[in-house]
Amino acid sequence: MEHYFQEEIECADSRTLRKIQDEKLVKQVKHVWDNVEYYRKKMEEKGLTPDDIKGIDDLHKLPFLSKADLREAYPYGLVGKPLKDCVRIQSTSGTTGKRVVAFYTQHDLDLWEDCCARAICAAGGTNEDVCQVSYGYGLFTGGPGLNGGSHKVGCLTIPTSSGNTERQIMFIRDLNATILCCTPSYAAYIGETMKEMGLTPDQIPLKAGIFGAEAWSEEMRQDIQKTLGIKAYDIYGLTELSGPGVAFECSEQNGMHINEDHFYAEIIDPDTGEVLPEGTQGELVFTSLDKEAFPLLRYRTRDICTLTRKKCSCGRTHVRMTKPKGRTDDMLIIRGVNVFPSQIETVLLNNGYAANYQIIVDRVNNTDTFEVKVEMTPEMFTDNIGEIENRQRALTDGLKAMLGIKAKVSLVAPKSITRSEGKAVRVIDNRKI
Ligand code: DLL
Repeated sequence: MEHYFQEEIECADSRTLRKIQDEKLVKQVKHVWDNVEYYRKKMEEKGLTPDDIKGIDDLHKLPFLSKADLREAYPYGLVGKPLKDCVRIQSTSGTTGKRVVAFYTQHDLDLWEDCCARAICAAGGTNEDVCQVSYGYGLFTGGPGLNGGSHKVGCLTIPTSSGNTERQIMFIRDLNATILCCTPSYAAYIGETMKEMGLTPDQIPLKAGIFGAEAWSEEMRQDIQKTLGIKAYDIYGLTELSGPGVAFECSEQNGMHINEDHFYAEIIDPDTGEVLPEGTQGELVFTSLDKEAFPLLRYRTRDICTLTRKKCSCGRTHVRMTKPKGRTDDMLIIRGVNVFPSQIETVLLNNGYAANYQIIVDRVNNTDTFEVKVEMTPEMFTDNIGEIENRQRALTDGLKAMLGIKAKVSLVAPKSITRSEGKAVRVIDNRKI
């Protein structure tokens, strides 16, 4: 039986949902106009006032916000409440430029945790469950978000944070953890370590995992499900909007329901900004509908996906997004061809490798070089050069068929690529362009 955290809203009929969204949007725009000078100026430049926004149908009139705006307005320029009413900040792990710093009132924390609680229930979680949260705690939103959601559901929560993998496994076993929350790359690493410790899936009490914060392929899901003996659910989110729980998978495991009573989604053409029809791939844009401290209107995520309103067997009515295929800014352009790390991962997993790889790009004599370093699994490890060459050739062909360009494939020994406890670093781009 499907289990919901807030059934009435999660399964609301489309007219009811739209009415709620229309009303909330009008209020949110007014709130931003009154309290966020930075965005009011943007609206004024377009000749808009709050009166022009009567509901979702008018959303397209509003100007976009981008990461560049967040940087320019750093740290307080987009805050919509006096700091005395704010109770928390969280921040991204951004490596380039200034980090994004997001602010929350108690109301904002509550709605964020509700979203995470919906995700946990959709993964089958109840107050009978023991939920181990192995996302990082601190400025990163993964730990605090799932921790809050887990409390709301009433799970017995183990806040291990990331790292110390053998201790993670000890807690899972000793305290009978049934739900594991972490990045998919860390879940794969935990699985690998369990195997090395001689543990089989039936010796592990876990039944579900809630994995997100980075792109992962369907093949990687199958791998993790098998190694840990669980059902693995995807969860999506970003610091700017709150954190994890903006969207989550249900028992269908076929796209993530967006919590669209709080976050309204649009898909746009990243080049022209034009809103695209349902089912078309493009850049995901979000409008918060009821945030107080850090309300964002038409925020460009740079994540690429499609939306569908097709009926879902779980009973939830909220729009679903596909797994982000990548980010417009994670997309590599190699010799003029668009390459997403997720495409490479699909080829590797289809050929029996694990998701331990690195993509190294450079530019020599004005030509891009493209190398994919892939770890052999312990089972396939050999020092027979002929066999290694055959394997490399097969992967080169597989990648060529997927991407249309040739990569130099280097097979390396098991365990030689550094494991990640948080988001994995897959791409090393040494080009100075
Ligand atoms: O990664 C929030 C989060 C924590 C989500 C834990 C899920 C679980 P940021 O660090 O701000 O926030 O990074 C947000 O990560 O724009 C996507 O590009 C990527 N991302 C997040 N979830 C997924 C996912 C957190 N399920 C950025 N699949 C987003 C693919 C994801 N990419």
